[in-house]
Amino acid sequence: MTFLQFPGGFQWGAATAAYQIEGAYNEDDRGLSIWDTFSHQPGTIERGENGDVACDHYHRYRDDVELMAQLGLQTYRFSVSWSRVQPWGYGAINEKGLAFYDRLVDALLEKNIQPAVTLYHWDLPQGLQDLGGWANRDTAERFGEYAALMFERLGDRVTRWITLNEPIVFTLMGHLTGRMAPGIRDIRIAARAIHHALLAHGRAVAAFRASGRAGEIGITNANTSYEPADDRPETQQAVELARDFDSRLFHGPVFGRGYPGSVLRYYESKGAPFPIEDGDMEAIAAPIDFLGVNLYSRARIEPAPERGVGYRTAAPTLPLLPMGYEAAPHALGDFVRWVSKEYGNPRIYITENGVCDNTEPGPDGAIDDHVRIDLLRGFLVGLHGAIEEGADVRAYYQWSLLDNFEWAYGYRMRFGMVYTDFETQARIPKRSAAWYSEVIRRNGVELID
Ligand code: IFM
Repeated sequence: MTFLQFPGGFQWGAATAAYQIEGAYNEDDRGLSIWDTFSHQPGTIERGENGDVACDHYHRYRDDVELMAQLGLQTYRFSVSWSRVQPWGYGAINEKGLAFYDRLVDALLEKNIQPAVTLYHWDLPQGLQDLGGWANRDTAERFGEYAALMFERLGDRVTRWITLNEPIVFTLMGHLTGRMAPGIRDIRIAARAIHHALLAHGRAVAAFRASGRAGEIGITNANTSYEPADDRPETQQAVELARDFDSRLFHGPVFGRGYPGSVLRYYESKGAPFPIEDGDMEAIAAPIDFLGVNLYSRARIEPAPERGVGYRTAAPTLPLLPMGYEAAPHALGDFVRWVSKEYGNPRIYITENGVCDNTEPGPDGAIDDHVRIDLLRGFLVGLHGAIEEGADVRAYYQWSLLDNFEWAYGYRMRFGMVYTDFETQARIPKRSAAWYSEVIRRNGVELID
């Protein structure tokens, strides 16, 4: 067996998000977010579930931090619920909400776990949605103010900040397919949401620099590693289009390359132009310190001239995981290689990578999630290869610490290395948790050959 050693100083962690774990949705003067509104509407979430209680992390954060310490985590990525600290998303500040994040950060630091804070993981305050949400340009300004507040309050202890999590998901699934909050289906609103979300990112980066706080700031995109379904030249062109409409749409502006021409033309042809104003592209391109990479799978792409976008996803050829993703462990290394080359080898943190494996406790109570372990191992082997080839990857956050509220799927889809019994709120580390602890302890992974 070969052992693949990661570079010295490489950090290992886990990630979560506020609405997926906190619960306490109406406690301590928290305002409502679009996910409270959306999940309380019949028909939006499987089995009518919602995040009212979720993992009850708001009350159990101390135990959860203890669990992280037992697992050996070196860093923990969580998100702040904007409406907990600013109930309407603007104006009044909720000191009780801020105090929760103060306590959480202090508890992490006591255990020597570095906090990495995501400012926005999809839970827009309902007060801002009532004013138009991401379709309204002012939301970007309000986000800049909220970011400044967080830098002021936590920036003495938090030095790693992520502006937005996966803007492609909350803009397109929230405003084009309607599968996520706020449940809108309108391409004109989707185009506005995309541009304003990226502008919000730029405003937050500017606020961070203005705050004078020490530390680093970046953005986290959702990614898929695109592969040609065959070796025809037109198939490779289709892959490039898929990258335009997904990867380059959200990375290009941040790295100063602007929106891909193919994407601008498509949205304009639909009567949905991006509402770009003077100075916006410069603001969005404010230099970042790192790129957050989330990756779960690959997609095979084939040409589709009859579709406006010119490509489509070809039939999967690998086994499918419960959420429909192909089990493609090579995808992480492949994507990291691609993004590193495309954007000049930025510093990268893998801010999410994980596996949905819904294994339940066996008769002895143990949870043998071997599918997760095998795939995680494969992802890490690929990542190690990309680092060996020169990619500047410094940290890896597994999604997720705990089984949690998986958005429209409710609690059915389990991504945790720790099992959550949602009846009792018991936390039971799975086999993958022990495996991951060993990866951390040895700073590397066994290559089973
Ligand atoms: O649970 C989500 C997370 O909120 C964003 N990235 C993907 C995860 C798994 O689907």
